[in-house]
Amino acid sequence: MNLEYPVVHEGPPEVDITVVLPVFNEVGHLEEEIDRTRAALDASDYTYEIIAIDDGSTDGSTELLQEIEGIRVFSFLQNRGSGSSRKYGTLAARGRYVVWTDADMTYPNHEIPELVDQIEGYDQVVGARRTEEGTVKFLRKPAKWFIRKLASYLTGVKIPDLNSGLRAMRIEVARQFVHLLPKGFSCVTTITMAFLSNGYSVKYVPIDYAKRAGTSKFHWWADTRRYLMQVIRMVLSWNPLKFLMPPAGLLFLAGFGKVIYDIFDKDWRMGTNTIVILGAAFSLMLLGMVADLMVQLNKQRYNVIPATRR
Ligand SMILES: Nc1nc2c(ncn2[C@@H]2O[C@H](COP(=O)(O)OP(=O)(O)OP(=O)(O)O)[C@@H](O)[C@H]2O)c(=O)[nH]1
Ligand SMILES: [Mg+2]
Repeated sequence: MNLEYPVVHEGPPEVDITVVLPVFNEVGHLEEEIDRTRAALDASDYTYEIIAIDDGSTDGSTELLQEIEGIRVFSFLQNRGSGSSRKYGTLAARGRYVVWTDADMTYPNHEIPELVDQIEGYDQVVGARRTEEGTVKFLRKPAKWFIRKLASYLTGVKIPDLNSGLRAMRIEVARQFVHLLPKGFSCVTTITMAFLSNGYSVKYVPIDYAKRAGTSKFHWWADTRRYLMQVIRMVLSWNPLKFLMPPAGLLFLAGFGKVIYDIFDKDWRMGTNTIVILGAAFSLMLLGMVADLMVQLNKQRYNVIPATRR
């Protein structure tokens, strides 16, 4: 049995790449996914390890993982979500680079070595999907577009694919942010935004994306809501002014417009709604300033220096 009590890896990296594979009820294609990942890495010059993290699968994935030789398996009995799995995998990783991917045959895991080849000079390289094949496509597409645009505006960087599941990262940079990861799917968005908001570089390389094997664990309403909330939460934690000042500014503009209107229409008497609008604008502005102060006072120290070219 290759179960273990996982420990946080400390000290220098021991291999080039750690692939972290969250698994939840993927028995039908799990072995194929691991085999193709392993074959590609064997054929490359990289040394590597694969960590499969299963929490509470009920379809036989747990038993299957125990039979597969040469990988590290963490089988939690309690389900915590794919974000938690990626966090624990990243903490236990012995690699210089950590690769996050899925075990559902969607991402081109046989191209992981080529993805890692691209990381030199960057802190993270993300496989940006050329097409959208996800479940409930017609609803997810516009929601994702909106959230991606919001995240691009808030980080000030163009983001071609905000929630791709395939990415390689410098382990020491990724480890700085694992405590921020939510339990569920929005963890991939979180790590991208954490890198971008804290001055780390992210490179995007186009990848193909296939139809999912097995069944999706994505719940379109609950997960999209969490996804949007997570983007807003992250901006509020790093740059609240960017989120609160535009609505405050719009309310101020509307309020001043109304003041001018009142001067002519009501002979210098201000309408109640004018005062309400200006009051709301003022409150939002004050809220933004207090939030900004809290962020400045509680600034985390991220000490790892961003990647440079050799
Ligand atoms: N350990 C663990 N893994 C999970 C959990 N939920 C999903 N996963 C894994 O996370 C990966 C992505 O899950 P998916 O259900 O494909 O979610 P998705 O890729 O966002 O959605 P689709 O577009 O439907 O593919 C897969 O490898 C799942 O097995 C969980 O609760 N725990
Ligand atoms: Mg998937």
